[in-house]
Amino acid sequence: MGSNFESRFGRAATVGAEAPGRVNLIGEHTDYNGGFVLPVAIPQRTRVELAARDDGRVRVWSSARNRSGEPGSYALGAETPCQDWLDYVQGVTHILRREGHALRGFDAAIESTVPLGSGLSSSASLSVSLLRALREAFGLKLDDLQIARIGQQSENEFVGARVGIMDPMAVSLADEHTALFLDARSLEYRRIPLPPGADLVVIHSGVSHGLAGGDYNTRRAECEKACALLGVSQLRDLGTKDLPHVDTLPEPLQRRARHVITENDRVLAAVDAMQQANLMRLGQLFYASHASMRDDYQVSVPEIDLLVELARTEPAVFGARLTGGGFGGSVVMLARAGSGRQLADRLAKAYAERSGCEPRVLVPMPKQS
Ligand code: GAF
Repeated sequence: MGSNFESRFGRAATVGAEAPGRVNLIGEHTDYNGGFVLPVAIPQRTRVELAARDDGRVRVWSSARNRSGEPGSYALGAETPCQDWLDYVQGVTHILRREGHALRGFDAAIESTVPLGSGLSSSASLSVSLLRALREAFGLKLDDLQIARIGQQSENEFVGARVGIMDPMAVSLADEHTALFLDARSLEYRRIPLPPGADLVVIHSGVSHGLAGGDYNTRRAECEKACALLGVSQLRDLGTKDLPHVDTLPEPLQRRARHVITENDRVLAAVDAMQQANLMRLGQLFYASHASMRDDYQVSVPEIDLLVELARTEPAVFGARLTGGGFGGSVVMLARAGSGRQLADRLAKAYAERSGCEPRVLVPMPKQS
């Protein structure tokens, strides 16, 4: 990475910044309900090379998203949603300016190894790496938490995806060796080391999703409706003892609420299991989380279910589940240490044959040829 800036803009970049993607171990669709999540960073990253301009124009080139090869361009202060990748950049400058940060125009080249629509936070990775580059270029007074908040605001208010705080928090604060146990309501977090004795496996199903699409926002609206009927401000306010009451809600609201309440419980149990290095228990929680996302939250797709079922046939897999927002994306698995690489390749092959899709093993990182 690195030389694309020069070939696109005919001069050298003055700053460079990176941010990883993330995989969520457990705690799905809980963040915007004020609940708990447990993401960890993945090796795939987004890198932004950037140099300030003397005028107020922004020109941005993205390796993954620029189909025409020409940089996207707009004037600072005239950000207008255009329903493509440039909205993630426009959203960031729009919010920064609104919050009173002094920006000038800039040229930027973005390269990413986080696959789009994979459920691994390619968009938060873009926003956070861009914010880090802008912080350095213009001396912005922003800490990592503020960067995460601006990333979320940009997606909520400009891009039109009502995403929660998990992804920008994970991308801004997590690393590859410790999961970030985050209370999405208070934003308090603890770092929980990944248990020894386990390999993390992440396989992209080859079925991509879009968050600005209606399904994610529909789930969020259903949760709000369930809260209104149950008389609470967030589903976080309820626990498993409230499930009989939740079961009196009309469908599909009772399923949605049941998923969120039981998933919050599973995150707390997963943190315990990780701290005790109880991989069997952690694996059971993964499978239970998947079943809840499939049957109650209804965000899985047949291809993802197939991948999880194939994982069950591998004795070295402790557990597997859909990770991220759903409607496609990736599966995260925990496997016996040392078995991850071979097992992932075997599963990807079997899955490709059965589904006709093109999976990609993302973790463990394939060896560079
Ligand atoms: C997406 C969102 F961006 C997150 O905020 C979270 O809700 C997740 O889906 C589901 O857990 O990644």
